[in-house]
Amino acid sequence: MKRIYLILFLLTYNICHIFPLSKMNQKVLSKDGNLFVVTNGREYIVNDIISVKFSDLNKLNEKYKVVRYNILNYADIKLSDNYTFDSMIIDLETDKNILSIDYNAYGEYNSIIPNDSCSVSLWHLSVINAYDAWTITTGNPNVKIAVLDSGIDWIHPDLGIGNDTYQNIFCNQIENDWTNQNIPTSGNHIDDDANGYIDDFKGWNFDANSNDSRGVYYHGTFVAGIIGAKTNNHVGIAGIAGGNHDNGAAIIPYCVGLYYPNSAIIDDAIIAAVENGANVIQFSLSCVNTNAIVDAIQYATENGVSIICASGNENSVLSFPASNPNVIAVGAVDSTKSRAYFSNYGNNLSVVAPGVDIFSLNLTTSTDMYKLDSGTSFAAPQVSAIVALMLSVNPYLSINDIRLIIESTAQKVGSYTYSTTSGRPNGTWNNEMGYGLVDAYAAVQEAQRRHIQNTTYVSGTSIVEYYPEIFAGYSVTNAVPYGNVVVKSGSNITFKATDKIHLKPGFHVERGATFHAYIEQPQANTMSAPALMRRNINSEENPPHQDSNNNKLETNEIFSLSPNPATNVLNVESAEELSSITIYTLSGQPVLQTTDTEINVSAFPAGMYIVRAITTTGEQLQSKFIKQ
Ligand SMILES: [Ca+2]
Ligand SMILES: [Ca+2]
Ligand SMILES: [Ca+2]
Ligand SMILES: [Ca+2]
Repeated sequence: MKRIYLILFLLTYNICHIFPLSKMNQKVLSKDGNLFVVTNGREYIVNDIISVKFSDLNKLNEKYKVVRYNILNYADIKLSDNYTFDSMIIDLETDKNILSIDYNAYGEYNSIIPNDSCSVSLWHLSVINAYDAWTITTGNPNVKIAVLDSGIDWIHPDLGIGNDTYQNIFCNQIENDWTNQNIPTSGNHIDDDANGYIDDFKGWNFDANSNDSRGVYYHGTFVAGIIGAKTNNHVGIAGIAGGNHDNGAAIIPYCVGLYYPNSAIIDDAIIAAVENGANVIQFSLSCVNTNAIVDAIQYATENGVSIICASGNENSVLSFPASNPNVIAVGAVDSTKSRAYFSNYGNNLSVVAPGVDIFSLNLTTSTDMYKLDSGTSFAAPQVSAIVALMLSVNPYLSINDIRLIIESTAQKVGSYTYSTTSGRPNGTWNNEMGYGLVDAYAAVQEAQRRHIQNTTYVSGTSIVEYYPEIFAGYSVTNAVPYGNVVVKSGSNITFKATDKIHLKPGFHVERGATFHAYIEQPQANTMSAPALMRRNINSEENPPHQDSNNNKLETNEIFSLSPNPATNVLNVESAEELSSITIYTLSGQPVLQTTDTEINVSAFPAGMYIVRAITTTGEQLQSKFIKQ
């Protein structure tokens, strides 16, 4: 009976060519004896790995051949002798342990092999203002970029160790047990950091499930060179975040398919990148849309990892994963700053970068270790590198900050009309160019600053922290939209900057509000900063003004007492240098006079006190505290 049902089911499928399955998000076609998954209008021939979301791993293992599984409960399962492809799909569909089913396929790396070789140059560097950005930073090795690609030839002397004493490949020091630094099999065969990958000293090959992440195809090496080829080392080319004859940003090589990216392992590689501390995930590939990859992208996003992805090369709509709203999708322009004829565009396009005749690294096994190539594949890594530069000057940027900065600083180039567009809040946008041509210098400058404008802090506690500079007020030039910044009574706002805080006209703190501003380094876990550093707050920019309730307040009256209530030591914080501090009882009796901003109040009787301070310029500042 069951057998007859199955045959009928398969007949139905063959006639309608579409699986009537409820656990799958994909559109599937059957043509000429092959099954295709359709993503963004492109057809991919499915391979022999099915990804499923499961609820019970043991039950899954009992029934199926599990190749790998991950922490998001996705497993890749392979056909076994017990099943045909069709019978397995039907079995999965009726299995209560299975929550979702995805087909997998090999996609493509987004390169175009040019049929002629133009003059060798790094024209893209000036177009994206990389030279100016390098006056601020050339990349910090604490920033890690996972390059999910065809593998990276880390033997290359302009990327790996070569003849230099440094390299721009991330080396996992807990697995630094290779007796020969160029031979992956020379490790101790122990997963020393217990991350599930044995001897993963230089990335991982998810295709071969091995620690040799080099691959055999040039694509990933070429992409990695654009980001992190060693700059100023007298050899080859300059990477955008390639250091200055010293370490630039660190590249983690992850191979996700030798000649074609395999959708079955891309989700696992994304999760590994997140788990192993990547700050940026770089994709220059297109593949089928699977639940497993969408959820892995979501996981990376929730963990604060930016994902940059090439838009694809079909002169059509964005391919996947570029079409996923959580990724920053990058298209390509040519040397005239016009959209490259092949560059995919439209909805979800973020920015563009040069992608025609880009010069970068080739495999060391080739006759020439450098070559020219074109494709959105080589535009996206420029944005990944710029994000790495931004994180080099400010590791505290959120992924929302990163997207805002990349998009709002883009250059409005070409004969295109950029206009205000629904769902595109970070400036004017064009269907073919996104927000425009990415600008490394402007982006790195912005990464150092936080602009606050048209903001009202109504209640609760809010901290804006660890930008080198914070600007607040209506005269902040780079912020949109324009308007006052008001700290309302009952709210508690703290600004912490590592260099300067600029309180511009339009910044108001109302009576009854608490406002703290500190200049401090992130490693200091104390709320009080040294008095000398605090004076860097840019009070000369702060004209006095009145708020709407006529409560006059000088913005340079940054004067606060902490902790409040106090038990032992009371810290007095002030933007201005103080010449004296006097503590009074509520009835006006002075009980202590000092110049020390750390005051021992442990002997004071419990109750409320007034602290009055005189600045060196003669201003009087006053606040209350409670001794408990
Ligand atoms: Ca390991
Ligand atoms: Ca090891
Ligand atoms: Ca070089
Ligand atoms: Ca998988």
